[in-house]
Amino acid sequence: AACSKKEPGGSSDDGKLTLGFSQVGAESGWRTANTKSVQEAAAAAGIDLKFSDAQQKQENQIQAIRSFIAQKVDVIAFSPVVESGWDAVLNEAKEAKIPVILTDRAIDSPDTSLYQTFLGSDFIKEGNLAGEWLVKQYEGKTDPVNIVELQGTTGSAPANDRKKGFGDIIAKDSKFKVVASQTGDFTRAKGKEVMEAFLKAHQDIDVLFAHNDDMGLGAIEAIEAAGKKPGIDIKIITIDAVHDGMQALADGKINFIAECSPLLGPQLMELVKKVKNGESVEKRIVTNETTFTQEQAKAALPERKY
Ligand code: GYE
Repeated sequence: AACSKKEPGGSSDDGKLTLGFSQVGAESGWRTANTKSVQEAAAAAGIDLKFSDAQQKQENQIQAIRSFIAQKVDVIAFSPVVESGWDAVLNEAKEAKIPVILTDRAIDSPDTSLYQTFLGSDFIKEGNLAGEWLVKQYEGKTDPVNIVELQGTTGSAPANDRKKGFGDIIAKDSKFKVVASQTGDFTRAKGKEVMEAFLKAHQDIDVLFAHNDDMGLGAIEAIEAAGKKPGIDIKIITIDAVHDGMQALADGKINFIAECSPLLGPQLMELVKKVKNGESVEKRIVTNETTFTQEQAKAALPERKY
C-alpha cells in the first residue's frame, strides 16, 4: 500500500507542511504575544510547527536552524537575535534548498538570496515617531532637555534602528542631549537595574526613551523607588504598546508609545505556504502600526488583544 509515502522536501507522514521556527526568547511581553500568534496561526493553518526558543543567544539559533535542516523541514522562519553573522548557516539552508523567511528582525547580509522575504516592522520609523513626539512637546522652549536611553539587545535590528530613528530626529535641535545610553536587553529586570544607575549618575533627567515597554516598566519601578514621579518628573517614551505598557500609559506613568505589532503569525503562515509552492513573494513586508498618547491608550485598552 502507499500508506507510508513520504512527500519530497521533508513533509511529515501526515502530509502536513512542516515549519521550523527559531524564536529569539521570552524576554518581553511583545515576545510572548508574538510566540502565541505564531503558534495559534500555525495550528489554524494546519502547519506542523517545530518551535525552538533561543534564549536570546545567537549560537542557539544557529543550532536550531542546523537541526531544522537536518530534519528536512519544508520552510525555516526565524527572528534573528542580532543582525550579523548569519551567512554560513543560511548558505547551508540554501544548499539544502529549504526556503528561509525572516520574521520580525532583519539581518545585515548583503546577500539577499539567503532569504525569501522579511516580514516585520519599520524600526527606524518607530524611532522617528518617538523623536517627533518629543520635539513637539518641547516646541518653542530653549532650555536643555536631558535624555537617557535604554537600548534593546546590543546588535539587534530593533536596537540599532530605534536608536538611529530617534537620534536622527532629535539631532535637529541642539537642546536635546542624550546624557546616557545603555542596553537593558529588552527586559524589565535589566531596564530597572540600568535606570537605577542612570538616576544615581544624573540628577537632572527630563526624559527616558526606552526601546521597548518592558524596559520602560522596569525603569518606572526605579524612578518611583528614587522618589520621583514617572510621566511627570521624568517623561517616558517607549515602543511596542503591549498590554502592561498601555496600562502604564493610561495610568499616566508613560507619556507616549509607538506601536510595534507582534501579531505576525497569520501573515507568516500565508508566506510559508506561498514560498513552499514556489510562488513569488515581496522581499519586504512592513507591518501596519500606529502611536498612542495617554488619552488614546485609555480608549484603546478595553479592545486590546495582548
Ligand atoms: O520591540 C521587544 C522585543 O524584535 C520588535 O523585541 C522586537 C522587539 C520588541 O523584545 O519588546
